[in-house]
Amino acid sequence: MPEIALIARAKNHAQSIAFRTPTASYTYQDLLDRSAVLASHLLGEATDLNEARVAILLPAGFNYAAAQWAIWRAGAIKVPICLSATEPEWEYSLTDSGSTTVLADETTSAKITPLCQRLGVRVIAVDKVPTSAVKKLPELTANRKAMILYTSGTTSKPKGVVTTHANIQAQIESLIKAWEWSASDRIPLFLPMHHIHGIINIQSCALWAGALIEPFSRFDQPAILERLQANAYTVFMAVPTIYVKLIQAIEAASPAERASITAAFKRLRLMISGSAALPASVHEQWTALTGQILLERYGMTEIGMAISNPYHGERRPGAVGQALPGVEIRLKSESGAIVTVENEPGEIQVRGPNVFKAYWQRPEVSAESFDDGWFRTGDMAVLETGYYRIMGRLSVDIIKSGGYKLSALEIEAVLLEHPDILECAVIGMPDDTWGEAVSAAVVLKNPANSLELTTLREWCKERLSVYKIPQRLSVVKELPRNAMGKVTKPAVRQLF
Ligand code: MCA
Ligand code: AMP
Repeated sequence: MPEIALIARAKNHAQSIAFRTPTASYTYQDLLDRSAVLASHLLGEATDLNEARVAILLPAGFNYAAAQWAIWRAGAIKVPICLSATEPEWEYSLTDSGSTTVLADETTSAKITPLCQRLGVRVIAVDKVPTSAVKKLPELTANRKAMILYTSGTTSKPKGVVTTHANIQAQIESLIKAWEWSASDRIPLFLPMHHIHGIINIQSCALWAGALIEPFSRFDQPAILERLQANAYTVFMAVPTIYVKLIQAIEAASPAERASITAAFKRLRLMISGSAALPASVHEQWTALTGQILLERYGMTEIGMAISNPYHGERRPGAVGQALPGVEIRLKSESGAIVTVENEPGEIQVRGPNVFKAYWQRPEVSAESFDDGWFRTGDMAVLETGYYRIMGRLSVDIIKSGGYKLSALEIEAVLLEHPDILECAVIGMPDDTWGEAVSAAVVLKNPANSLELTTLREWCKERLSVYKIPQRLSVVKELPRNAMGKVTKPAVRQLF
């Protein structure tokens, strides 16, 4: 593979529009040209960046895609970081990955430059890099590392998930086939660009197919609904929280607006939900409102997408369907046996070219995550009349809120830095809009004091991204413990 397949394919639709905004359109040729300029700029005197880590702090759009392709074309590893993260969170991602450079724009570079100066990391505003002569770019093999995505889990600090170009290509090709992507597709991209859902399922699949992307820097509901009604899209992908918010918006709209919005959704060829459980009731409500049957699928940062309801055939509410093309799935029961019958639960284990190789510089955690070559997802499922249904997670310390995977342990570690907090236990409580709401039970150092949720949230703002900040607070005299003195998280639920 002298050139990355995703980038080489762009030549096939050079004059098609890749990104369209209200004020500009960029073709695939523009993407090829700009990424070559940025790659040359990144290379400087070097001929190959040899898997150096280069972070991206950019909203979805042409600049992001050009920066991503530039990093790859220069032979480096892309480390996308969260736009809304706090400085300590950025510092962790940059230092853990050993990033030497951050690709930003005029706005985001102003925010991260003080930190980067302290860390000795170079910041490049990609929108300010002048057009220049293009250097000879390195030849790459498919097993070269391509991306590190930070994901929260059962360790307190997020782990870097390393995928190769071959992994990414396998993840893309599986979805192109299963969901019948084509060059005539048009999709809005409003999800954060430091996770698989936005990066692979939307941006990379669209660019692989030669399709058109309309980027938004966030979920700008009015603007997206306006474009939807103008027939701008054929495909729509979102997390369950967004469908809940859209249902609320449709129900609050005037009869005429409501008819226009629901008719516009009905015209799409495909609407997908994923990243968290889509309640069957929301699935059914969406169909009743719009006539669209949502396609729910299941995935994970470490594996891309693994299980999906079919494009043609029954899309069953409450179920995630069957293994995607090229992906092998097995369930392993609590007793350690491979489940061979229906209606018997087990942990989902995944094998295939889509599966990542290792966590960044964590050989022990990486080794523990595989069982005889199968990746252990930590999610429980059951096969029911041919379709998998997700039952929940093995760990109570993983919370899914608004589609973001959060570590209770990471949030607890931050809360313990609060001057008034002696002990705490963080859990996810069921929530109709967010799926789960981050909920903190705390014991204060001085029982005579009090702590208000608003005060705690304000204190957290400097330390945690907005979606990690507790939504609920319970101040208690003591935390529930078992006979061994360990906090029992299921019992913590009773405190809310
Ligand atoms: C924000 N708020 C929250 C949360 N997040 N409240 C409770 N729980 C939360 N999780 C509050 C803010 O404090 C703020 O409150 C108000 O909501 C608006 O915040 P904002 O950030 O502007 O919200 P939004 O723009 O409406 O965002 C909601 C969102 C966003 C669009 C659903 O959370 C999002 O983009 N989620 C998608 C994440 C994603 O892509 N995950 C995929 C991971 P106030 O108004 O009081 O200030 S990849 C993955 O999971 C795997 C691989 C897979 O299968 O896809
Ligand atoms: P992640 O790698 O951030 O970001 O999140 C992956 C996790 O999201 C999985 O391990 C599941 O727990 C959860 N997940 C993704 N899709 C679904 C789905 N359709 N239903 C239930 N959980 C899901």
